[in-house]
Amino acid sequence: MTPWFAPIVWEGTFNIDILNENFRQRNVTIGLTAFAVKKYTVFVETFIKTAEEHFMTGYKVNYYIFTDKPEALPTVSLKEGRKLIPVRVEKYERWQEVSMRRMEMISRLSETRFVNEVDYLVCIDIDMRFADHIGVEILTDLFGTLHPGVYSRVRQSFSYERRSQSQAYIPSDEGDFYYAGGFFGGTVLQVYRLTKACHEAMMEDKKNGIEAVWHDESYLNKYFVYHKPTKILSPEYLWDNGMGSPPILKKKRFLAVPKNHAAIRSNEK
Ligand code: 48C
Repeated sequence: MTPWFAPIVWEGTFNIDILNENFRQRNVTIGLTAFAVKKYTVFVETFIKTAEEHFMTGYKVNYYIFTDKPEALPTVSLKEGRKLIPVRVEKYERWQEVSMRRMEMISRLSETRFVNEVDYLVCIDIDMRFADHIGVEILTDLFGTLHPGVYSRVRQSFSYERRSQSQAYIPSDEGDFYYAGGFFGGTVLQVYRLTKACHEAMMEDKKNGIEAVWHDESYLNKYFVYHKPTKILSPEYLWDNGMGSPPILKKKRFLAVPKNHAAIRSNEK
């Protein structure tokens, strides 16, 4: 539990049967947004196949896959009530820009499309695979996820943006947790507000010739300092096996797919 009474979601802290009873009655539809731009289309098949096994099983799910190459998306058979919806986006030269522009695209689609099609949004990285249950226990107005690299560290070690010129600036005596850029979400309204604020902050920085140290993740962390999430997901929800298996981690639900970052982010053919 956080000091503002937001639950931190770990295995053993929730009863999924009770939660399913509630959310099934409400007949919710969940929108998942993931970006597969340039070479990252190679991750889509594993991402969707493992999502079909572990993500929101039994619920209506719209997979919104944003890509510059809709025709390159694999055909994956989906269970009843689940749709894969390609969304064409332009590609950017730099991988940082591709990552940051997610905020702009999610805020735009929230007001034109998501508001009419889904109740909740789950906005996540694509170079991942689902490995265990992820369900309605994560749903709430607004949620973030503890970054696997620093969840047990103190505030001073968080890689917040510390240059006061940046819109992502967090003073050294502020900040609660360090949230990962690869897994956030909430209701469409709350995600719209978050992504719009982050995009506007990025554009302001760009105008002033500055880019936050960890790109969209820095702006996300700034937002969460002043707009506290109503739930926080434990690192069970975003893990990299390169970080081992600490005893506190009872489940590894969503895992980074090993990759050569330089190669997969390069623009060489
Ligand atoms: O889709 C792309 N293409 C790129 O060339 C670079 C990033 N991206 C998107 O941004 C993917 O959805 C990535 O998951 C995300 C940025 N996250 C990562 O690269 C690692 N998970 C940190």
